[in-house]
Amino acid sequence: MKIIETRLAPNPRRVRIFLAEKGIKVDFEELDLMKKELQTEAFSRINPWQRVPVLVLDDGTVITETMAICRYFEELNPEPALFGKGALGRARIEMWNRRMELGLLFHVAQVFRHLHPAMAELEVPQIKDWAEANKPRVAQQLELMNTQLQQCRYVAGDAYSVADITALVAMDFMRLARIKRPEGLAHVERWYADVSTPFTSSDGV
Ligand SMILES: N[C@@H](CCC(=O)N[C@@H](CS)C(=O)NCC(=O)O)C(=O)O
Repeated sequence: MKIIETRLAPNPRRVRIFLAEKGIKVDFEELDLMKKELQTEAFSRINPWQRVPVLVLDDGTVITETMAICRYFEELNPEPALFGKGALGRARIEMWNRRMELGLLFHVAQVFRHLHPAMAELEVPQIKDWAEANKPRVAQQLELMNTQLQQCRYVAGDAYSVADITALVAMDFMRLARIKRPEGLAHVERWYADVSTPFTSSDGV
């Protein structure tokens, strides 16, 4: 089994953090997306969508999509439960993870892809107005998150979950996207410091 990734890219990083939380070791193969290594014929045969991460099982089965990969490992290694437990617990984490993915990470990614000079050759055409339009959406999501984190220790409630992983990666990605964190979001800052500390460089995440 191996995971094909670009180590520093946000979606592969979500998988890495997920695996570190569960204490699962998997071999990784690095492809540099910035050098267009996802656009080769060989990789396109593995994932015609030309995206990472990709999980390749020993029998050659290919699983793409970050959340599908995480769910696969959750099924095999249920503890700690990062997708929740019980009908309500799972629904709540699904809800928050989707909010963090579609509401936060997506908009940060749009700013990065459409504004950062390093993406000019990959994101064609780069539409600067679209990047700018996404900035206030990021700020709006963080406000909503702040309200939630006023009541809960973690994004989806009292337990750490995949929603925290998605949100943490999105927040870190803001730096690369050159989006300043809005001031005055004390609960977001408290949470960010809290979830940023469990990992050290030795975890490789
Ligand atoms: N929906 C996919 C998105 C994967 C994705 O966009 N991955 C980025 C890296 S974070 C990528 O492969 N980008 C390659 C490119 O833009 O050419 C998932 O959740 O895994």
